Amino acid sequence: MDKEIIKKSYQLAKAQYADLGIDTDKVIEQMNDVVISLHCWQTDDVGGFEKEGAELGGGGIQATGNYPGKAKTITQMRDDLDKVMSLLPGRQRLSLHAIYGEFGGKLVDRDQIEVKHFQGWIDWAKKRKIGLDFNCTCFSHPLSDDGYTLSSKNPKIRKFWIEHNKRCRSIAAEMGKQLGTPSVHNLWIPDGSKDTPVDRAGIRKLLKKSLDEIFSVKYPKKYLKDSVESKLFGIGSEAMVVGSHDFYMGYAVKNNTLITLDNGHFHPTEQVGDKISSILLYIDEILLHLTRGVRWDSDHVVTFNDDILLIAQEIIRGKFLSRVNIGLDFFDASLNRIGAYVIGTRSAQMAFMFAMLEPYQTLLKFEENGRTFERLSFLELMKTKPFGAVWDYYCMKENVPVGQDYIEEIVKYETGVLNKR
Ligand code: RNT
Ligand code: ZN
Repeated sequence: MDKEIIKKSYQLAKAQYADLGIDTDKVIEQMNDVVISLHCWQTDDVGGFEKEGAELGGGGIQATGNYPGKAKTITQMRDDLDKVMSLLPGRQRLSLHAIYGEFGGKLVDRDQIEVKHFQGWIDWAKKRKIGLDFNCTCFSHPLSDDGYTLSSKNPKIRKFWIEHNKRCRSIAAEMGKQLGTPSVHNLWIPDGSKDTPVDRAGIRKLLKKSLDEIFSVKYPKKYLKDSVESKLFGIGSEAMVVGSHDFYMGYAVKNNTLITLDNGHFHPTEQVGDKISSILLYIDEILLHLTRGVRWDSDHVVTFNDDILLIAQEIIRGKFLSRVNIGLDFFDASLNRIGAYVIGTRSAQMAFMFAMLEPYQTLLKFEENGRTFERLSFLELMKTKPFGAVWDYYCMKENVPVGQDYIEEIVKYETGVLNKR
């Protein structure tokens, strides 16, 4: 896009927003505080590097499609991540799953993983001055095949996954220590049942017991932040998910952990944006898994939709940015994965910028004076303001492709790199 046009458009936009009491330069500066943790698993459909050709298996989550160009090695994955970051304004982090270690061609089972398998990633992150987050991988494994891991009635299975989680937390803490920014460890398990269980109580008690054991090892908050992720249902766990929202809300409040809100994990009419102001009254910080639910399915590429927008607005309105860790969680194998990555991340960033460009004080005044008609008018009017001009200018200032220019870059990468894999 033509730089002069971008600059001129920005000047006009700036004047229009200034008229409403909004300082667009300040908003651009504030965008520095929106740090998004890129989910590594978008590059290879949650396959991982435990063995060659590893694929996502079970756990109630699926990646559909076989678009060419999936990352098959760590080098390819790192190339992809560098490409993605080169097309994104602002700062990012990287969120790794435990199956993405450098295992040197040997089978290292999940209860055997160590820091050394992730030192390469830590060094990689150090060079790029970015933080790392971490996730236990309690799916795609023979010991999760019967649908239960930490809540299994089989003590051997529980022991295996407890050990895995303990190791994951210690790896995450080391990442935080070496990189000088706390690592968020997200615990998600697929445990649940397709049909009606009769011992929900006993099963949930076992999950609580396993978690207590995992979290009995303490780490300084400056190295590690623990989070637990709930879900309403998954494929094959329609009748009960052991780690429901009620379960983890209770657990997080009582044990002072973070809670992960994945906006694909609730009833379709439930809004994660509405939950933030309640949860942050009782919990210090949350982790977001931004995604797009479509009907009963989750994990579609994030778009700039009402769902994401309300989440961003609630965070900005409540001044909660410093208490919210922003992660992404989508995996779609039916389109260019790098393209999907960039669209999803940019759309999340756009939502935050849009939220920052809201005349909050004006809206608040209307609200407090019972002027709900004016409040709604302004909320609608803001949709017609030249938000795109501010976004484009921000991208230009950050030296990344502006507007549709990133599409060409991705097509070039597809032809030159992805199609040759
Ligand atoms: C699954 C959870 C979980 C996973 C990732 C891969 O429903 O959302 O966060 O998607 O860990
Ligand atoms: Zn998630």
